[in-house]
Amino acid sequence: MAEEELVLREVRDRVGIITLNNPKKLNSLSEALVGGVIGALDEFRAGRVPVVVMRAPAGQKVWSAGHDVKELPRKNRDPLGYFDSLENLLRAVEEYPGPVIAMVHGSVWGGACDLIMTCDMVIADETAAFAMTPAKLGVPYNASGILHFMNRLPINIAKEMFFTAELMPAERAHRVGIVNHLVGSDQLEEFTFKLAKVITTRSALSIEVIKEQFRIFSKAYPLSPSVFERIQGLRRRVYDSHDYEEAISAFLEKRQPVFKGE
Ligand code: YXS
Repeated sequence: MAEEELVLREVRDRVGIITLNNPKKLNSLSEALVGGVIGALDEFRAGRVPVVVMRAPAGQKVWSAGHDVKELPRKNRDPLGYFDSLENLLRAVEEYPGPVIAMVHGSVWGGACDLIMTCDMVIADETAAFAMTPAKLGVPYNASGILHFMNRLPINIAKEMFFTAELMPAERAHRVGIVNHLVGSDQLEEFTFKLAKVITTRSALSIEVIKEQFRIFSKAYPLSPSVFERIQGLRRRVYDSHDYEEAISAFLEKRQPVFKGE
């Protein structure tokens, strides 16, 4: 599928709508699909669209299956480097000069869960569920991704998500704060667009600068060079490990991984 078909884009009453449109691949965040989302955000930015809703097609069981595992490096390379597609996508959402609202029906996995945590708000229905999967895939994750969760959740809840990689159902996700509003699936679209429309009536200039202040302060963590280098060294130990290579192979071979802790 061409990039533009993987992602549908439209503007309705000054609300930008981005639809992840690769249900065959469960909207896994391939480079091509991510390119389509970033392209849509760039187009909306050029058109001064004040608010964006990101969604999957109606009725899908899976909102997004996360990073396209087939595009993860097999070994000895950081799977989530600064310039990798998932990271480019998360920064594009954070830097969009207006709210990006995730409208969620279906399950959300791994890098897509980080995408949800990076969106400015989440509106979900009872079918939504959220799983953070690096520990299943042998991935060390990365500092900015972990901060997305720490900024939104009590640290014990964030740790539970990372350490169990289990699906968190919609009701609990709402209770702990991942989801702003939990509504019935028959009201999801109407509720989301009503909230987005309210935002289009507010000062876009004020919202743009307020959102940028939230972004700056949510990342305001001074790190000494040696701490930064230690984190990079620890992460490299993971993505250079047997366990990382085994986890990716096991996923592709559709079997359970056998971790050795090395
Ligand atoms: O067998 P075929 O070739 O049709 O392909 C299957 C799956 O292999 C494929 N698929 C994926 N391909 C690449 N990347 C993915 N993330 C991915 N997920 C699925 O899609 C075809 C249909 O999948 P299938 O048969 O399993 O569908 P299902 O309805 O039985 O189950 C739906 C899911 C989502 C429960 C299941 O597909 C699943 O558990 N997918 C993996 C979810 C996941 O762990 N995602 C994390 C990816 S790694 C990532 O995001 C970060 C690096 S991290 O882990 O660090 O957060």
